[in-house]
Amino acid sequence: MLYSKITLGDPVAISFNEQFDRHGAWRRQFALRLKLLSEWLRDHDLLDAAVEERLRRLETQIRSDKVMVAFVAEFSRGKSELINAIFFAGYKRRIMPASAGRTTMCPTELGYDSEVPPCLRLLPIETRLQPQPLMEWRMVPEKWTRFDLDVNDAGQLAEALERVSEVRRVTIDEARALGFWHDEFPEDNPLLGADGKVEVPRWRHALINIAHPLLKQGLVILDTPGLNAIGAEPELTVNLIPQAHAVVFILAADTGVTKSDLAIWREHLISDGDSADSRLVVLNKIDMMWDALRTPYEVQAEIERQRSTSAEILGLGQEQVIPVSAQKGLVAKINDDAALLQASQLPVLERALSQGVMGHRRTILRAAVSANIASLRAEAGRAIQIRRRDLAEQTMELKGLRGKNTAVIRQMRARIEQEQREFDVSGARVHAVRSVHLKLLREVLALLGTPALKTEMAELTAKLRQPGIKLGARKAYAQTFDRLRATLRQAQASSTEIQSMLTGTFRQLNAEYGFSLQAPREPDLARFQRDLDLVERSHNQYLGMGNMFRLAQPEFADRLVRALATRLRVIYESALGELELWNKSAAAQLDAQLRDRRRNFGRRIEAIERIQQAASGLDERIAEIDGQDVALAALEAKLAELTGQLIEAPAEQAAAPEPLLKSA
Ligand SMILES: Nc1nc2c(ncn2[C@@H]2O[C@H](COP(=O)(O)OP(=O)(O)OP(=O)(O)O)[C@@H](O)[C@H]2O)c(=O)[nH]1
Ligand SMILES: [Mg+2]
Repeated sequence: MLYSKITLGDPVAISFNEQFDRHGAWRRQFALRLKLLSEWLRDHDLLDAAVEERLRRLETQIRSDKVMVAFVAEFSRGKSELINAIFFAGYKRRIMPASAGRTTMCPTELGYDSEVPPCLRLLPIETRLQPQPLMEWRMVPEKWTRFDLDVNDAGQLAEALERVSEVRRVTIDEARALGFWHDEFPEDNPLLGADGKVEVPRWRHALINIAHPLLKQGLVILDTPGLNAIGAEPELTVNLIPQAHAVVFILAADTGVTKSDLAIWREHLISDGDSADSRLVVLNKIDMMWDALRTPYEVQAEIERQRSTSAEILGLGQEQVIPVSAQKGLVAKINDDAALLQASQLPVLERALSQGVMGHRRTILRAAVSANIASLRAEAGRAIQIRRRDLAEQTMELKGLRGKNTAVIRQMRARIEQEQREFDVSGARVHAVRSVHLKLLREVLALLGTPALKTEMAELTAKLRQPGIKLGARKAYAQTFDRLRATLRQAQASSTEIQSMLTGTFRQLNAEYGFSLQAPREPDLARFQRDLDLVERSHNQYLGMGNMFRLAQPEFADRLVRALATRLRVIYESALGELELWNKSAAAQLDAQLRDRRRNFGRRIEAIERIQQAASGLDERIAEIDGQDVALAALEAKLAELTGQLIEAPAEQAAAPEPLLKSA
């Protein structure tokens, strides 16, 4: 078979939609099991502050997991048509506008938010005259123009979505201010009309909220306009596209790889390392090569030729370029024409998307979730072990009383009460440890806090505003990123110090009070270093692509730095979140062991009291404790079982898929 290489060896064809459904089913099942686990933990009094926090995070992580697939290409390559064919054929008509020439004029995000009714929201292009990044506009709904959508009426839906193609005619000065006109690069400028005006998009960004089954499960589709509009919206280039879980790059079979295709490929698609397996290259419109005057064999050979030439130019293996016909695929799905669907080769692309993209996403999500579950198991498991140890001590104590007279028993009681008094004093010691820990932690948190980041960004903005910065821009970025990395390293080093401080004091407390405290490992911040590297790369790539000249405009530089700041904020916040959770876990251990110890004193005294009053025999009491220990052992087993269910992956999804693209 011709395309055996990209079917990735799966004997059973699974479409993207089916694969996404499975992912959704897995998430629902996971959420349910998580809920059961949390109820069980609560019932057995194993839900300390750290465990509770971890459960909450896991729940949010699973519930809000989004998978963004971005479609990027020069105009008219068939991005919107491909989206129609893959996702919206069920409406039995074209939903996203797709036509000759420039059609999609603004980046269009399709997703589902249950809090908002089905609608199309459009952000006017004039918002570009203001400095706020897109991210901030998202939070001001009243600035968006809203149109309600009737999801049960495909005609109304398609008609409403036509708005993403709307344009406005503006003067050259206005176009310049909006970022669509550059005197230095006349070839990229829009055509000047007889009226002295040019056409620019009417909207800056579109958000479509519909309860499509896939979108409901967390899929977000990003349709983008052709090259020029992309370049003018730095946030799209440096934030949205680099953060997409998959980027589909589209070429047209009739044009092959043009100069502008290559420019887009270099600016958005070339990536190294981790993200390479989430890039897909599509050679669309192969139906243009279907030719009744040639044999199917000749046609196929020509498609293969185009495929290998394109692959070579992009620096890929031939098998990494997937030939399809989006339009014929759409028609075939609408008319239930199996032969045409086969000929369109759309199923091959869907398979690659589902296994490469979804497989990758699942692997990442599961790895993140498993690590969290393992910590949760350790935290809850420790609580059980402490209780078991306390029981063992009590048994020893009681066994020691066998055959002893009342005087000895009275003495024993006095000793326990003495121990209890001494222990109460230890509260102050623990408090002191806590406050030293908190003080150190606050210093680490401040390193990554908002004020520190703001200062860094203000400095970068000031540098970029210097006249004649163009050539120095990369250097300014490099210095900023070096400092950001140094800060992260410092945070890591301080965390390591805190960890060894905790280990030391915990060891002391363990020796003095018989605790079994264990300082949790400090979080590994290396992941955030890698995130920083990725962000830096996307900015470098962007500035290297002839966008440097735009930096001469101060508004542009500001916009770029704001886009950078929003992205960095997200990275720093998740690093902060991990540091805080780490702290919580250490503090919760102290609290839990203090509490358990107090309870334990109570129980020991009560046991002696009962024996003193001859209310129960010694052996009876020992048997009771043995029974409690058996129950705790059962709890331990149940904890392992419940958490094990959350970690284990069903066999069919256990194997990680091969990367679709090796780096170019
Ligand atoms: N023959 C043929 N035409 C196609 C195919 N896919 C898309 N087209 C047509 O190509 C034209 C452009 O398609 P669009 O989906 O609008 O392209 P786009 O990449 O979204 O373009 P912009 O929105 O302008 O950036 C439309 O007329 C489509 O019907 C295909 O596989 N075969
Ligand atoms: Mg389009």
